[in-house]
Amino acid sequence: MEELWHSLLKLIEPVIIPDWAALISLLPVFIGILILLWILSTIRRFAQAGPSHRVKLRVAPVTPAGLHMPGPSWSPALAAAGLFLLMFGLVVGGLLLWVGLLALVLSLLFWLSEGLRDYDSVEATATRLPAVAHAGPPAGVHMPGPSYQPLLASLGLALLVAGLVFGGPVLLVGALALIVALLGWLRDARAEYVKTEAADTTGHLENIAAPASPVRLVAIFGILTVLAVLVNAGILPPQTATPSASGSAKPAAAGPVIGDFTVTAATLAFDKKAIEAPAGKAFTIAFINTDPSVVLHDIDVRESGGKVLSNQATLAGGQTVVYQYDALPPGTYQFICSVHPIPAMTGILTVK
Ligand SMILES: [Cu+2]
Repeated sequence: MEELWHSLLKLIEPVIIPDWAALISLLPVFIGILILLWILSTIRRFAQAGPSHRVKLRVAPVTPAGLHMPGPSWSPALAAAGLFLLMFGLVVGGLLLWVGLLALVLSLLFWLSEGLRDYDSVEATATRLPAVAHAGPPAGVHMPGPSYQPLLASLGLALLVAGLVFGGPVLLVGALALIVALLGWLRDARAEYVKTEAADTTGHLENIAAPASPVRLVAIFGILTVLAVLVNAGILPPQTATPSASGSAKPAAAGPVIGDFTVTAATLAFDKKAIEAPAGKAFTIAFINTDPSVVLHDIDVRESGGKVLSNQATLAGGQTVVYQYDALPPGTYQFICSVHPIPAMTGILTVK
């Protein structure tokens, strides 16, 4: 009888004292099942809705007079998919990172082309739109004419800041773009000043001519930026080019690199995801960074809770180093790149 009672207790134990940690780790699965059920029920309701529900009640949308609505477009969905791919690439690393970046850039360019086409179609029918009446500034106030320079300068500044992060030719192109934009702005301001001065004698103040669309300038710097990014990524110049070209990927230093373990970093990913070290014994890791010179990596050792146990100096791309690690008690640790703490640059260090 007591045995029966015990086996009964054993049977209901998981219900009375559940293993919360295990249950919590299953939460994403539960949520996933809920979402799936919701989607299935939605599909079912759609399938069962009568045609009168699906079609007849629908009213053709009418845009109020004087308003222009952009047409239906896949661009937002495409851009979201591109962004998802990029984020996925950031997590997985390697080739997917570049695929994601390319997908996002292409989807945004597509969106831009759609927007430009939409704009042009509105401009073509602009006579049908009500004329915009500018009240103009109050008497005695002079407003500078319309200008692309603030936009160009902010693009140049963004490129410069990106250059500060990635270094190399991107920095050069960014600095050049900002300088060109600021010089253009200065030229506009000067022309403005000359007109104002002339107004002192003529009695009326004209604005400078409306600026031409800076398509050529943007195209030139667009091409320069792409070239700079390719050089930064080590894709250009091809390996037959002079090895002194700055920013290009150099092969890892010649000669053997000796450590207890060898870890190679390539395209934001470690080649090893697990290392087993002896307990109570200092060890070394020979680290080879094959990424472009501007991409820094390191291998820190952390407790599974995140506490840093060994903080190593970062290593530039194309370099090698032998990292020293102190003896550790038995246990499971993380070895991780502190610059890119992503799954692709995180491994498990087992000490026993
Ligand atoms: Cu890294």
